[in-house]
Amino acid sequence: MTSSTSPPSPASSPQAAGALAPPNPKIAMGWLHTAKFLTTAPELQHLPRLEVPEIAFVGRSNAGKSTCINTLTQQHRLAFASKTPGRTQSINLFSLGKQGVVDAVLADLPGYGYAAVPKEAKYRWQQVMGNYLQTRDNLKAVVLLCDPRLGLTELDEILLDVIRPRVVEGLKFLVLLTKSDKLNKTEAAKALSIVRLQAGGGDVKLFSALKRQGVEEVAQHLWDWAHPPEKPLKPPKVVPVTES
Ligand SMILES: Nc1nc2c(ncn2[C@@H]2O[C@H](COP(=O)(O)OP(=O)(O)OP(=O)(O)O)[C@@H](O)[C@H]2O)c(=O)[nH]1
Ligand SMILES: [Mg+2]
Repeated sequence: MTSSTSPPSPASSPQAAGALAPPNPKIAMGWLHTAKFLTTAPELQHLPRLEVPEIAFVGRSNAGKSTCINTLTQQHRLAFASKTPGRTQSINLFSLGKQGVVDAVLADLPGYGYAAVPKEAKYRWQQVMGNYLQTRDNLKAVVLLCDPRLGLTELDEILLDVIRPRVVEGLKFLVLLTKSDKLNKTEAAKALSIVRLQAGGGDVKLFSALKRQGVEEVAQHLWDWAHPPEKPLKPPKVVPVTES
């Protein structure tokens, strides 16, 4: 094989050098398309312990979490989406990775804030979710989905408070304003600026599964979170040799 056709060695790749590889939405979309159902768990203790980065999709019932996962993974029925709020009732995990090598996991979480849910179930769920967000060791990023016609509600604000200490420690965080196809340009710009203020300067983007707005951009974020550049190796310390 000639050197011009061989892939760069790990040592010379930009990842190994500590730099972020240039954005390539095609690679990110291809990677997301490998998504497979991994497991479902009604409680935190039923979730398998995993080493790979996990990216959680959270938000109110009906915000569009399951639809967003299906759109990003280009699979129609991977996550259960429905007009009926409260469709997702357990934590569902989907594995990602080429050639069967799992290198990340997506978590579809049940939504909150659906009025028709009995009080006890609501309380139980808030506990499960709070525990998950505070203690899941491999949780690398949280995508908070929000219907811009409602804006960030009190429950979303509580969630932000719960994850704030982990964001300070490096947890990645993105707010998606879903169903943006339902807004005109002025409404979309207004929703963006309000939610940006509410989210305390965090990253906020418009997203539409219907019009495919923001899909590749979000895919790229997910890829970057799951494949951070490796820290460059420190050169070995040179100890001067002293003659005796
Ligand atoms: N117009 C429009 N409708 C959407 C979009 N995304 C989701 N929906 C609709 O919103 C409804 C709820 O979507 P889901 O993906 O099931 O919402 P969810 O957040 O997973 O809901 P829960 O599982 O109840 O928490 C469905 O009827 C979807 O078709 C979008 O981008 N545009
Ligand atoms: Mg759902």
